[in-house]
Amino acid sequence: NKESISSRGALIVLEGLDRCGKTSQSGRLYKYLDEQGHSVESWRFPDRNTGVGQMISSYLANKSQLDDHAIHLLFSANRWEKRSLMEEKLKSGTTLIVDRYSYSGVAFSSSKGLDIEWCKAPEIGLLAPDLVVYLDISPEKAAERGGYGDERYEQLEFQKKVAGSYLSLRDSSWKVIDATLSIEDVEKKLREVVLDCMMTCHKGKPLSQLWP
Ligand code: 2DT
Repeated sequence: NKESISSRGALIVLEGLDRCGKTSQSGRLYKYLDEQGHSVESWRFPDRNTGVGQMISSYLANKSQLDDHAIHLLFSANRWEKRSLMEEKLKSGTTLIVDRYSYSGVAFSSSKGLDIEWCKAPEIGLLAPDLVVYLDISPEKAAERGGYGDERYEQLEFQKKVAGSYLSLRDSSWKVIDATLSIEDVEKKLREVVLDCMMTCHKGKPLSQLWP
């Protein structure tokens, strides 16, 4: 009904290379919105807590090997298993801040050489974000920050490919924030675009599906 549509939460997605600051920014954003009295939750993909998520986690830790297509589909399945809960939360007025989503799925897998359209296909029908924020940093700068762990993908050469894939996925609706600014400046810019987006959702912008 009209009432529940007009008061829905926003689906906010943060994307970017490893070490771009996504995780700390989503934490800070969550804290800010929560303190302002908004109904908000912080999510991330992969969600390692589910059965599928555990398979993904073991793959990322190099404890298991999987065909590139198979792991791609597991990442997608991991989003599908959260889809109905996601819709429920949004419709009940909760804003979700999501650290990585389908764009990570497509950017990382296509960087291994998988066809981009093939990569996008299993994402069709998932909820489309109301806002995608890309925290922009060059792979070289990100690597200088140090702290790459031992997980698969956390290597400069691969991150360069991922940066290229993100670039081809980006469209004019994405908000790109320079991730080399100070933590406070990134946070300030992020708050601005997020509050603006929450307002449009609150005013009745309908939920839509990937890919728009
Ligand atoms: P974190 O370091 O953020 O936990 O990510 N990845 C992520 C994919 O390859 N496909 C996906 O669909 C998603 C969501 C990005 C773990 C790694 O998993 C990659 C980094």
